[in-house]
This record gives sequence, C-alpha cells and structure tokens, in this order.
Amino acid sequence: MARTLLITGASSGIGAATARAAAAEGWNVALLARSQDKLAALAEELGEAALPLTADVADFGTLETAVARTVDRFGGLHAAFANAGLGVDRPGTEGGDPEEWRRVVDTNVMGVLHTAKAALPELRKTRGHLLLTGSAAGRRHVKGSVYSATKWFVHGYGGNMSEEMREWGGRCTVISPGMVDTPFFDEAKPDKLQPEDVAGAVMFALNQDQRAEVREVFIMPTY
Ligand code: NJP
Repeated sequence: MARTLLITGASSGIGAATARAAAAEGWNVALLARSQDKLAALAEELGEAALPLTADVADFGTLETAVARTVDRFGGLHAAFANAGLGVDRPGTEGGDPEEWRRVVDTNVMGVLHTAKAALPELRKTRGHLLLTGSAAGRRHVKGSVYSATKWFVHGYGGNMSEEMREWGGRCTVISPGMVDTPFFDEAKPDKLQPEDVAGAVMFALNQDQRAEVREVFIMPTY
C-alpha cells in the first residue's frame, strides 16, 4: 500500500516541489494551504495520488479536519511535513509591527505545533515521521530578528520531538535550507537553491530505513 505524506504550505515553493517529488516516488500526498485554486491546479497535475485540502495552520481546527479527511481518503498517515511559513518585511524590533509579528508567530510557531498535534495520533499508529521546515536563519543570527527567532523555535522543538516520538518508534527531521528561489521573496533568486533541491533533502530523510533518524538536513546554496 502506498504511504501518505501530508504537506502544509503545499500551494507553492518547497511544499509544492516536495509534493511532486513524493508523488513521483509513489506516495499519496495531502496538499494543505489557504489558496484553494493553487492546490486544485497541483492536485490536477498529480492525479489520484493527491488530495487538496484548504487549511490555515494558524487554525488548529482546520488541521484536525484535514488529517481526518486524509485518513478517510488514503487509509492512514505515515508522514507530516510542517512546512508553511511566512517572512517579516521589517527586520528590526524598533521598526517592527506587532500585528505582523503575530501573523508570523501564528504561522511559523503555532502552525508547526498545530500540525504536529493534529498529525501525531495518526503518526503514532504507523510509527510515522514528522518533518519541520526550519531555516539556516534559525542556526545563525541574521538580519531579521523575529523571523530568525521563529526558526530557532523550530530547531528547539524538533530536537525535543525526536525524544518525544522515539518512545513509540517515530522520527522527527528539521529541514534547514539557506536561501531558496521561491515566492517567499518578491524577486527571483535563480542563483540560490531551487525548491527541488530542498524537496530532495526531504525525500532523503523520508527514505531512510526505520532504524535511522535524520535529525537535521542543513542545505545551503554554494554562492
Ligand atoms: O515559500 P512560499 P517557501 N496556513 O512563499 C503557505 C521556509 N524557508 O516555499 O496559504 C497555511 O513559496 C503558503 O500557502 P498559502 C519558510 O520559512 C524558506 O520558500 O496558499 N499555509 C505557501 O504554500 C517556510 O517555512 C526559505 O498562501 C500557509 C507556503 O506557506 C518554508 O520554507 C529559506 C499559511 C509558503 O510558500 C516554505 O517557504 C529558509 C497559513 N497560515 C526557510 N501561511 C527561502 N525561500 O529562502 C503561509 O531557510 N502558508
């Protein structure tokens, strides 16, 4: 039976590239994001293996519903990729906007917690895999203190989840890319990582034998 991967932030960039890579390797993919039209187009491209599900990671209820619909359709859940994320326009604290911080924290921090909480009861049944999109910005201080801090959270949380999940044979991986050429930025960055590069890192972690847990993949552009 094909395994099933749920991906948040699947409407674009790293999430969409991961959906394509996983479907090409025979996974079923549940595609979550807020943009219904983009999800529908990707699902049409991927065919029967894809299930588009509108969800806002800031709203736990939409994730619970999405997990239930995924299990109804595919019969189980083997991996969940908490990948949805937002950047912050204004880098510093003095010039920052508290409302913008709230949106970023709700997405990058609460969104990861919501995705994990919704998926874990199903992952426990399959000794499944939780993957989180961190960032090189969560490994080093960068210009952008609030965004960077949300990604520090992801790193800390991922390490703890490895310990929490190992009690029942589950695994957790933090994917930490440097700059990737996605709509995350207003301008194209063709000389940086491509979303397919990061999708390859996700598949590397997913394809390890159950005895091996890749705890972090740190992937940087060469220039
Ligand atoms: O960006 P983009 P990436 N609920 O803008 C979704 C991290 N990262 O692929 O809801 C649900 O193409 C949004 O969908 P929609 C970054 O922090 C990036 O680069 O339809 N979904 C879209 O599918 C993030 O964690 C770089 O608007 C929500 C997706 O998130 C992850 O990579 C470097 C949502 C964003 O896709 C994917 O970003 C790095 C919500 N509330 C880490 N809010 C980089 N690009 O350089 C947003 O180190 N989404």
